[in-house]
Order: sequence, then structure tokens, then C-alpha cells
Amino acid sequence: MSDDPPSKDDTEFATRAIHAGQRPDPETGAVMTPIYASSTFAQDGPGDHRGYEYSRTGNPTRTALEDNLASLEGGEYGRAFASGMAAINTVLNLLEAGDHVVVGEDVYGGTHRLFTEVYADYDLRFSFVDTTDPDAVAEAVTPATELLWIETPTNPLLQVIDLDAMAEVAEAADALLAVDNTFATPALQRPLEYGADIVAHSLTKYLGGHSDVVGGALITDDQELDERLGFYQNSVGATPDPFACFLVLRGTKTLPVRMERHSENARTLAAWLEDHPAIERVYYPGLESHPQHELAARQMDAFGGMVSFELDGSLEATERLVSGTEVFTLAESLGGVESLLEQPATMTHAAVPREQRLEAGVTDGLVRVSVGLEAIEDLRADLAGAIDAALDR
Ligand code: P1T
Repeated sequence: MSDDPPSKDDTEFATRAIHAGQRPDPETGAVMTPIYASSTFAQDGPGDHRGYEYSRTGNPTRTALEDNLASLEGGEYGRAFASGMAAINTVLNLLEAGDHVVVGEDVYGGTHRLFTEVYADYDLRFSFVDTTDPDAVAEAVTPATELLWIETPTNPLLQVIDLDAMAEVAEAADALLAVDNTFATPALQRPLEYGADIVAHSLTKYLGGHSDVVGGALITDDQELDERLGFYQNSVGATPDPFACFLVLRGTKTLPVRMERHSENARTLAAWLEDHPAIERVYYPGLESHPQHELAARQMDAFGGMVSFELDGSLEATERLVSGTEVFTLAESLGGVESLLEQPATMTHAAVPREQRLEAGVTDGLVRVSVGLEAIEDLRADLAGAIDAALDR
């Protein structure tokens, strides 16, 4: 047996969260990766550089983040972007006019908008389908299908999509499978293990974890695909600055610990909501009543921090509820240490046409909560008070 310390690439997830892509600065010993606030890099001769030329193309702080994210997703290659939408946009850059994309009908409203209001004008075609039904997904495939785009769990209905089944459909269609893993994070689910070609993230959420940075990422195992993504990353230029990369790197160090507590708090809150007489329906993959609970238990290491529910009351009562909390803040976004709540119909999914939104199950009375790391007793008491006040009880 060798006495050598284990290579950091072979270590467990919690260790890689802290160390992957990083090492003490060789010159100064700085333990934290420096914020390389430099737009350009000196060359020793024309074209003779030390790995970096210009910060849109590459920056050492960004490289540390990209390597860290790739390691956490179990992939070879990571690319960081200025936002989640910039990352998603880059996947669509791979397509050509006339190509067809099969998309889950329950996806982030901004993703829906990018597909239908930007890329439809470039003659890309989209079919929105119920991705909980692999047969429906297979039936939506046409000879022009080049991409299958899914989220799991979905935003905001927390549907869980069978990654094995999606990889099978994508392979049979000779199409790429891209999975937006923002809600689960690699701490709970690693889509590349199931055969996904690309994993997408909004780093703004759990990976950043502190609601203080906007960013995005793409991870793949395929070198050629990574090179194509890198070409668009550099050509389009929606890249993150080194300070944003530093903040996300700081966030990923505590990701496993945070996800454990987010999941614990969310599970307790979801179970309490399910028993509450004023709550019509609760969406949380950790509840046994969730239609894909068994799949979630198989595919995820824990059930995450997002819960949605429907109040047994009017649209006005729902608006009073989301406006009436004190610990939960009424705001878009998710995945920070603090608890947030919002009404998807008027906020995160307002860009989805009403009829399509209702068809997908995103009702006017739906409330989405991002369960933070506060004491669960305070979260429960806050929601209980807001529900009573909203219903005038
Ligand atoms: O906001 P941005 O970093 O550009 O990420 C977009 C995005 C992509 N994918 C998913 C699953 C998302 O939830 C988001 C952003 N979502 C919100 C802002 C929200 O409140 O749902």
C-alpha cells in the first residue's frame, strides 16, 4: 500500500466540493483562489502565452470554478457563464434552423421564453410535452429532433423525470439530452451518470447559495461537445467576471452541508403543509403522496429544498399569503440560505402564456417556497400565521 495521499480527484463529494479545481497559490500560498481581476494577460512572445490571453476566453478564477463544477457533476469539462440563461442559450447555439427540440412542459418561465420568443424566430421548433411520461416524449420526437431539454425536479411543480428513460429516448432519436440540474444540484443528483450529454445550471441558486451572485454553467463528458460549447462561450461572450466565479466557488464548498439541511427543512415543512386543513395540495418529491416519490428516492440522494403548494382559497387570498410572511421574503429566485416564497403565475412564470401555464398545472393559486436554513420552528410559525391571516381566520 502506498502512503501517498489520495489524489483529490478520487476523493468523496464533500472533499471535492471544497478542493476540486483549487490549490494553494504557488507563489504566495493563499489558500483561497485569488480573484484574477485582469482583462488580459502578458504574452512572452506573439501567441506565446501561459494558458491565458484574454478574460472572455479564459480567466484563472473561472477555470477553478469550471473544474470544480465539472468534478462535482462527475464530468470532464465545465464552462461557466454570466447567468443560467446564458448557459441555456449556449446549448441552443449548437442547433441549426429547422432543428426540433422536445422540451418538458414544466420548465422555468425564462427557458420557455428563450425557446418560444427568441429561437422560434430563428426557425427552431419546440414541442412542449409531459416529460413524466416517457412514451409521450418518444412520440414527440421527429426526424428533425436534435435536443431533448428537461428539468428534474421541475420548476415550479417539482415533477421528477426519469433520467434513464430520457437517455434512452434521446439515444434512440440520436439527439442530445440536456438536463437542467438547478433544483437538485450535483449534491443530490448527477445526470451524466444516467447518460445525459449536457448538464446545465443556474449558479445563481444553490451552487452560489447566498443570493449574492448571478451565473450559469454547462458540464459535459464529451470533449468535442465541450469544444463546441467553448467556441460559443467565447464567441458570444456571456462569461462571468472573476469576482462572480469566486463567489460561486465559495458557495460550492458548503453545498453538501447546505443541501442536507435544505432537504431536511423542506421535508418537515412539506409534511406539515400536507396535514394543514387550508392547503389543497402539496408538491414535494419527498412526500409519499408525490406521484414520482419512488423514482425520486432512486434517482436523488435527498429530495431538495423546493416545495410548492396550493391554498384552498381565492387568488386574492394567495396574494395575501405571499405578501404576509415575515421570515420568508417575497421574491423570485431560490436556493439561498434565506427562505423565499413567490407566486409563479405572476412572477417566475409570467412569461408563459396563461392557457399553456394552466394546462401544465401552474395555477393562479400556486405558491412556491425555497426553504432556507433558518430554524424550522420559525419557518412553520411564519407560514402558519400568513395562511391564517390570508384566510381571515
Ligand atoms: O436566473 P438565471 O441565473 O439566468 O437562471 C435561469 C434559470 C435556469 N434554470 C432554472 C431551473 C431556473 O430556475 C432558473 C432561474 N429561476 C428563477 C429565477 C426562479 O425564481 O425560478
